[in-house]
Amino acid sequence: MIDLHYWTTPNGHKVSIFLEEAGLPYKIFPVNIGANEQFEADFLKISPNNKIPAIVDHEPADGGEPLSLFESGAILLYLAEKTGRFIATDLRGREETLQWLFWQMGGLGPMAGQNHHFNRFAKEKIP
Ligand SMILES: N[C@@H](CCC(=O)N[C@@H](CS)C(=O)NCC(=O)O)C(=O)O
Repeated sequence: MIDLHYWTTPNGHKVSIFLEEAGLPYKIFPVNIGANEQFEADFLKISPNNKIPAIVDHEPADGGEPLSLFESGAILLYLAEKTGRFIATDLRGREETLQWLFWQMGGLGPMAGQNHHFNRFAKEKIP
């Protein structure tokens, strides 16, 4: 079973979509970031950067203690390697997937996030 610490944002959806598509059993733990629940001490033990999404895998492949992960890209790669789904096993296919994953994480995601912040939440309006 995987615990998904989640809120209804695109970064949250990236992980819930993977879990649904892969058919992995999971349980959602809502973290209402509008109510600052991401700063609660128990959540910070799982996600020290106070951000959703985060997961706890209670059945990691090494058979050890439950494994916590934060950062959606790291979570997607972990789940892909755990399940063998949504990442190619041949060299070129795997690298193609990783390029687009890193592009989303380092390019599209942060830019879209800043656009959302400055258009919706920033006190100073910048045209
Ligand atoms: N790079 C991170 C970004 C995560 C992120 O920005 N999460 C936002 C919601 S989409 C959040 O939890 N914000 C709460 C905060 O920063 O206090 C990832 O991909 O997981």
